[in-house]
Amino acid sequence: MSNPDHPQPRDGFSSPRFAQPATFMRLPYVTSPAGLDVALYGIPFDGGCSYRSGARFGPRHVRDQSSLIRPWNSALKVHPFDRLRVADCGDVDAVPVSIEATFAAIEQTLQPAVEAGAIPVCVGGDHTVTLAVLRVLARRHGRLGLVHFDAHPDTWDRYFGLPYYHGSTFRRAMEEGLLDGTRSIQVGIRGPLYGPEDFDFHATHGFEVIRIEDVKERGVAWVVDRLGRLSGGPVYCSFDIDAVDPAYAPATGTPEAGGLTSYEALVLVRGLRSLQLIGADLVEVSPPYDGPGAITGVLAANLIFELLSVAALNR
Ligand SMILES: [Mn+2]
Repeated sequence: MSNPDHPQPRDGFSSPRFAQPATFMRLPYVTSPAGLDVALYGIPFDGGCSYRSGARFGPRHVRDQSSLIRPWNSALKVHPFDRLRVADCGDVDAVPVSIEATFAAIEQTLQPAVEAGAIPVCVGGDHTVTLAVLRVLARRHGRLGLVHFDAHPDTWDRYFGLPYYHGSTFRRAMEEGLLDGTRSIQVGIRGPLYGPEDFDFHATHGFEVIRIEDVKERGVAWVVDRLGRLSGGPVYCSFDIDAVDPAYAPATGTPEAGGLTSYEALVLVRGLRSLQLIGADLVEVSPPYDGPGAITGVLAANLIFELLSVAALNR
């Protein structure tokens, strides 16, 4: 999108002697989602973050760290880029000082892609951005099933009296009629919370909570089995990188000790293979906190590759 507040390129600026910017997985960059099966977007916004900011730099970090991704998924036995027409559609023109204006930009940018039948896969950005993505998808598909990987429930209510931030996304989505609570499952929840009342919302709306203790004690195969009940209808996957232990994914806004390993995260995403995935996001990567070797960025890139692979198997 053209924004008068951004510097405009002069004539000839796109000369081939200038290096091309990194795209997700070195995929083509396109300005129109027409004809795509999967449309990748960056959403560089962290104005809904309550603690460590920096997720606005997530998309460019994940693009940089995704350049090693190879085309064959050897675990799922699929070539996602052969099965899917997939491209990098660039960044949503997020407004750093306004959550509402950023929601409008996300909806305006994603609407044509979803209307054209593409699956949007968005890289955040903080978890606030998911609400706008769900609005677009629910307009097309009706109430959505949800697989939500996260350390936190993100079903809290107001924050400093305000309705939108990265901890209220799924409460607002439920209130707006975007989700089917009885087809919503959260995985990886843990850490210090406010009180048992944090889960009253789940009991009221039928959200299933699979705590990290369940994942570790029963195993990822058991979790994948639980996710299987969401088959037969549209499912959205929202992956907050803080579901993963900070030892593996330190680059995030609200780290919680004792999470998924990188390997468990990859296997869990592969576990979506039997579901009708109509959209996905990978959020809360905050590059200023990344560790040596950009470990969080590398994991995020691989999780997106797994999301594309399960989308390919369902196409
Ligand atoms: Mn979250």
